[in-house]
Amino acid sequence: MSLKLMLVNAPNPTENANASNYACYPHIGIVQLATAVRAAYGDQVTLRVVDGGISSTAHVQDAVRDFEPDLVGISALTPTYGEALRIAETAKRAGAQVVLGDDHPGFFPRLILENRPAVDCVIANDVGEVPFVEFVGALLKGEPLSAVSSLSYRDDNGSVIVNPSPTYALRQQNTIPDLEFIRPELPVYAENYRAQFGHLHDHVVTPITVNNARGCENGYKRCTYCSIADLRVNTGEPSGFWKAVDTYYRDFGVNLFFEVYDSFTASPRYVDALIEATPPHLRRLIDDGEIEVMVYARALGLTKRNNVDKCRRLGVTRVNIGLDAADPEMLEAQRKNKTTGETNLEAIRMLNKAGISVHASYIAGAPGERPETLDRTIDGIRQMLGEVELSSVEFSRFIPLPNSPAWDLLVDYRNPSFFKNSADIDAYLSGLNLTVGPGLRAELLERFGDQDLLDIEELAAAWAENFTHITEEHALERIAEVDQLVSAHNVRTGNNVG
Ligand code: B12
Ligand code: SF4
Repeated sequence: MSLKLMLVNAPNPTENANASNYACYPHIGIVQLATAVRAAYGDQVTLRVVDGGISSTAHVQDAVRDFEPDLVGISALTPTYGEALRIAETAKRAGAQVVLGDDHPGFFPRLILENRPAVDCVIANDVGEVPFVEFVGALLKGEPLSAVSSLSYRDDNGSVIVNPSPTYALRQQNTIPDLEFIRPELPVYAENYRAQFGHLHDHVVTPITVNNARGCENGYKRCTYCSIADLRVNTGEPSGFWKAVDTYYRDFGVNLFFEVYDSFTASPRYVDALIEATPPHLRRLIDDGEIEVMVYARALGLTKRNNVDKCRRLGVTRVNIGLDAADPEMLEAQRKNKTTGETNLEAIRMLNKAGISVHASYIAGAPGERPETLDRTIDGIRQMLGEVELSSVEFSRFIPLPNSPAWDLLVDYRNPSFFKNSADIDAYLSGLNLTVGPGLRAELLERFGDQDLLDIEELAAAWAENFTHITEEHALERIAEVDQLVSAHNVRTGNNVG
């Protein structure tokens, strides 16, 4: 048997497509899945990869109708899930089976299968390769789905079955995504990146995301807004990172590698091993400034263990840091774990000294935010702009997403994942002068609990109204003010970076 498989990334609804680096990088996860399927089944599967991130839902729907796939795999995040459903319905009408994956479906597999007839299955695993290859194999061979790890599906009676979801170590298998699947689109991402950030580089850059390590040192506590599925440190073989760099540079002319490791400073051992494993010819290209690397890192982590110098040796020229606030109360409320305004400033000074540019993000409307705390954060941004060099500053509204401590505060009060229990939430909220009475609790649960499709605007509004001491309008006005301030310093702005 053979199979026609299309892998797609659902786009943001258009009104939300405003992240400053939106569409600058491909969705590398679906390219990785395509590569793993081809390695396992070769010509038995005809593959196509379509990224809605650089087109639109209508374009993806046309591509589905045109390709006439047997199976459509859709990647969906909480803000893109509504578009994913529209694509799923088109795929179903075109006669395909539909499987969803990535963060949002991973959080709500049962609810999705109960509510959405257009979706046949969900794969819930942050490391999706093994389950997806097993799933495609089961379809090709006509084998039962009960053996496919991390799969949720309906049995013959329509009951939802949720198979166990084991942890897969990247060290065991981390397929290097084959960019040949998206070769024609690579210039589109590159153009988008250059339009926004080209001025930060002294030669023409072609960017890509790579991912050879996941996790964060703050994972045991996690920041209030952090919705990342799995924050345990999971690192691949260092040689895998360099192999991707080498191949992409040679075969695709890529020279800017955005390693989307949740926090580059999470595992000192891995960073040392990467330095150790740098092939001499790539070391020369890094030293010549021909190859550049970009990472996410925590400010506190950067100030320790000579990490800034290590970044420099690895070719890091841009670091993304979630500074979040400049007000101590808000940093505490955001669970930034010992990170202070001084730590943030110190990290940026160190990066500046090493010639590394900084993309800083801040958030308005953290739990308990007051006009005064927001003033202090904006003063802090002003101070930063005066004292250190920032390549871009994002100031975004707080959006409570599933699988975050904020979700516990808003929805999962009775059964929290990141607070010990409801009493712990009450104590946290009362420390911020916030009270959520039983009536309001019931209303929030009714509105947002047990829902697979969430309206981001509605979530943001309910959050501002009940978990801060500012209005949403106030937050938006102050964000617009900061955007102007930042632009006046010739620094890029934007909001809602992924
Ligand atoms: C790089 C990145 C981006 C890039 C690249 C785009 C992209 N979609 O990948 C940019 C900057 C463009 C971006 C944009 C956005 N992002 Co973003 N992004 C990330 C980041 C840092 C890494 C993702 C990554 O590349 N991982 C490495 C690859 C290899 O893994 P992967 O994509 O997770 O895929 C694996 C599995 O998830 C699974 N899988 C994935 N898709 C599918 C599909 C099927 C069918 C199956 C079976 C399995 C499967 O298998 C893959 C291989 O192991 C994550 C944080 C994180 N750690 O996840 C946030 C993250 C995914 N982004 C997030 C968000 C919210 C967004 C935006 C909606 C922001 C906005 N408001 O605009 C947009 C959406 C853009 C879009 N339409 O795709 C959230 C999602 C939270 C949630 N609850 O859904 C995250 C978790 C960050 C956070 N805030 O907590 N993002
Ligand atoms: S530092 Fe980043 S990855 Fe780590 S918990 Fe906070 S938001 Fe999540």
